[in-house]
Amino acid sequence: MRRHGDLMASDCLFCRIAAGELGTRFVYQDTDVVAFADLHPQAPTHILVIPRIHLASLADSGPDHDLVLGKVLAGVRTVAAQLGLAHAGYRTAINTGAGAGQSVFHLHAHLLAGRAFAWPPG
Ligand code: DGP
Repeated sequence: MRRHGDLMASDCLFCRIAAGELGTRFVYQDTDVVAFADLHPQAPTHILVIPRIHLASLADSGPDHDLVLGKVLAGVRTVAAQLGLAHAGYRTAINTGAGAGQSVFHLHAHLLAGRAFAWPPG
């Protein structure tokens, strides 16, 4: 059974990616997060940074997860620095809930770069 904050949910695509089960190439990984290219890129650079533990969404996290939430943002910062994106700028987005466009229910931060971004986002 899936419980939020479990180490891994066997029916979760991103848990399986984080566990290395699908052979996805990581552009960054540490003890708490992994980062990999989005399958359907919305910009020339489109990376997803995800926690290794299963959290369905930001709304499903709690104070116990504040450390790992910080690690997700730190992962975005690290990947952006590795790719030399900090100067030109990049967009970071976390879709929370289907109404906001979330389609994979394992928390992930999008890192998008390489084109101009409008505000407000669509
Ligand atoms: P969101 O809509 O915020 O839940 O974003 C989910 C993203 O996940 C979407 O941009 C496409 C990406 N995605 C879905 N399935 C896969 C997959 O199997 N591999 C990779 N690399 N990305 C995936």
